[in-house]
Amino acid sequence: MNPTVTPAPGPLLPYATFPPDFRWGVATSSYQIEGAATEDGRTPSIWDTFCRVPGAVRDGDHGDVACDHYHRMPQDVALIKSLGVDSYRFSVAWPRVQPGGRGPANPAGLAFYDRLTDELLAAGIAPWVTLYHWDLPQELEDAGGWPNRDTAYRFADYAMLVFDKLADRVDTFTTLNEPWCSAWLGYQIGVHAPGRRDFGAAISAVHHLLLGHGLATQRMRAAQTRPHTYGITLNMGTADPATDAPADRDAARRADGMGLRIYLDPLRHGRYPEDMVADIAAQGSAFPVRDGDLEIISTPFDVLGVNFYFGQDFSGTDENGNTVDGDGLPVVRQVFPGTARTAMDWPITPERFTQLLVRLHRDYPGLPLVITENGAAFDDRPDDENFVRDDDRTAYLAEHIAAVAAAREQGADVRGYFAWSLMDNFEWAEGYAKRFGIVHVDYTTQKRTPKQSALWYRDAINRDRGR
Ligand code: IFM
Repeated sequence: MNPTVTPAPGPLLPYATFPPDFRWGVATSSYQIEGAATEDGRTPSIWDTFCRVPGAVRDGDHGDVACDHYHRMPQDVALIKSLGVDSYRFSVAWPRVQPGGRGPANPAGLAFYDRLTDELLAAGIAPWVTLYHWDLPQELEDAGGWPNRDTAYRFADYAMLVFDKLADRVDTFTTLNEPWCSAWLGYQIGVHAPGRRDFGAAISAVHHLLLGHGLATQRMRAAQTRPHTYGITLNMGTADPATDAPADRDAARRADGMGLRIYLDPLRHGRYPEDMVADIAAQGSAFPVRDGDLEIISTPFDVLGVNFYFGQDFSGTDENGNTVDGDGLPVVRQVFPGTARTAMDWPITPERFTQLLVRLHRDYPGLPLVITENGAAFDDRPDDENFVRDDDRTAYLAEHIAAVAAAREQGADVRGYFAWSLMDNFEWAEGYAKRFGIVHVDYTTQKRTPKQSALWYRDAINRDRGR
């Protein structure tokens, strides 16, 4: 890797505020990087199917090859090591490990994660396993998907196949990545797999995702022969009222309820928030709670993974001044603060990151936090040698790490930070058009080239570690 780093713009890391055991890492997920979609017994996931729906994914892109990580894993681990991080967060592909989502493990599929774990440990990098990052076996979707209660039990069975294989060497298991995306984007908005548009199905999916998390956590903990760290990762932003008007304050309450509280309240307090239960009832739906479910969902866990990209404000009035939409429901309109944007058109709001972390510490105390994703897509312009001088991404990382430090100073118990993402990859409905990597990937040659942000991150970590 290029040893010379051009000093990056933006604030420097406030080194003094991170303790020696603070984790520094990079993150990826299976479908976004692995490729090898039909190899060694892997069966289709909902994303393989969704990618074939005309118009569902930009440019008709799919994950058949992606970053070809399945075949390049040892080189990718060497790349991770060269970045100076101490941890790597990856996800396991359910249809690779348990084709069809039921029955015994597929030894060839499990063997890949076994080799990856060994390769990481040999490189001195701690593996952090996410069990579900959206690649539901298609057969389970055909049986009803996450709105079907049985999927929660299928997930717990699958989790145990992974746990039994890796728990002797892996310390940290995250059950779900961003259940909001699975439920809301997948079953209500339909812009993610499986592409359904059904509010009631989305609400059922929320409940069964949380139930699956609780069941899996209970079973892993019961089976452990040494202590592990169990967690769940949520994507969260901030939801402030655009103005002090009652309609805006109510829109912010609803957005916060649907985005954050309907997950964290049952997970931590063992109940769904009353205001959201009432709002959802007004839309003719309800969480399909059975006796004992909330005890399972609120099973204690050890770490909350926080994925943060941006914060937002909400207005209860649409552009035409209406306070109800075409379905007669209250308007909840996003308003992006400031003017700086990433290539996703997401606002750049590091101060909201601090605000979120301090709020989590206040409202859900006693829960250690790790930033399991943070990063940005920008329109990279590689030079002739594929080097990307991404001042914008470098500044984004620096400002957001500084925001974590500020939150820690205000009491938030943040114990680690994973940059999203190790390398450019399949950005879901955006295909390969949006690049979040700190390492550039040439998809024609599969050549990986660290961007300036990767070199900056490496040097920042080294300085933080006193190296
Ligand atoms: O690429 C995704 C990731 O899979 C989940 N969190 C958000 C990232 C950027 O959109």
